[in-house]
Amino acid sequence: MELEQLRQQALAQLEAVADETALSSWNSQYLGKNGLLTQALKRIAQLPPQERPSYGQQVNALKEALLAAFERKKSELHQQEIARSLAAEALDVTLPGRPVLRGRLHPATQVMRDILAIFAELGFQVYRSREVEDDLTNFELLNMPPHHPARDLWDTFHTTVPGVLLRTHTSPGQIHVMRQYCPRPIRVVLPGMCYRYEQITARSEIQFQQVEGLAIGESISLADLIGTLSTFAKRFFGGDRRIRIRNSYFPFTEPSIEVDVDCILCQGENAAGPSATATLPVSSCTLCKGTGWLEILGAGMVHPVVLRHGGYDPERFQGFAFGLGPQRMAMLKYGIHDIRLFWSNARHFLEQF
Ligand code: FA5
Repeated sequence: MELEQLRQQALAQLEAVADETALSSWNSQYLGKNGLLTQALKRIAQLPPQERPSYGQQVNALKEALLAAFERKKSELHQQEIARSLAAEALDVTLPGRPVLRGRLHPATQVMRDILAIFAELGFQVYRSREVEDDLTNFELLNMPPHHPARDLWDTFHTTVPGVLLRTHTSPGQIHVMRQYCPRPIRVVLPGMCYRYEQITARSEIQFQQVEGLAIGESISLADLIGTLSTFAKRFFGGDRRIRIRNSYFPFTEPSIEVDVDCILCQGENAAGPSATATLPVSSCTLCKGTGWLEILGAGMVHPVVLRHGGYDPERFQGFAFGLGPQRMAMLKYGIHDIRLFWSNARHFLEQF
């Protein structure tokens, strides 16, 4: 084929190339190892010697022209590809970004941390204790032998293993701490979940948290207990909330007390005179059942029998203990009217904290 004819044919075909595959086959057809241009170059050997230099120059010039045309076409196709993908995958940079969902601590965790922080300032360390207990530690060592009527205070979830149960309160933790630290002085709080086979109401759940407190030493009195609990209540609820201390009964403390806080929903109208800020008449209050007060904890001086079970000599050591309910306290602090909201996973509730 004449060189000029070859040039025209190659350029015309290149013109028609529309994608990378076609470009690649054009390349091997003309510029490849066995391409038409290589064949043209080989023909040089058949020419008379005087024509060879001029023919060689013409073939090389053609090769360079085709290479340049190839590069131009390649870049043209590349630009077309970019333009096509920009049009197809158009991105609207003016759209607002997707909001990043931020997690937060569950209100029960927040309240638990607040409580533990206050007790830390009062010198109490945290001690973790088991949720699955044996009958011995949950009841017997706490001065409730089998068939003791006080066991009826705690409706219990028993497991299928005889004598193994879900703890009904954090008090069995007292035995674990005492046996670990005896005869040293103790000042600990024991947070954790408790379980009771109770009717679920606005103020009672079958699972709820408690924080047990235990202080053991050689000169601890009821005044220390009341001082500790009053300081705690004032720090947690603020100075303007009223607390009241009542006589009570627990088999593992003697004497025993209970501490109530005035009800945030009805402001304890019946209990402590009329209040201008009450949001509900006291008689219809579901939170305090119309009493004006909500019990937040039980407490007392550790019973000598319990001290002995923990390894301490009650002639030498005394101690106080308390068990408070963080959910009841959170209800009072934040005006939550139903304890069931805590474990219901209701987002509208959780998002408020
Ligand atoms: C006890 O459980 C005793 N172990 C407390 C104690 C400890 C007394 C150490 C003396 C010495 P009580 O059953 O009253 O006591 O429960 C203590 C607190 O747990 C209650 O004041 C309340 O705040 C919370 N609580 C009890 N039952 C429930 C329930 N079903 N749902 C939510 N909170 C509860």
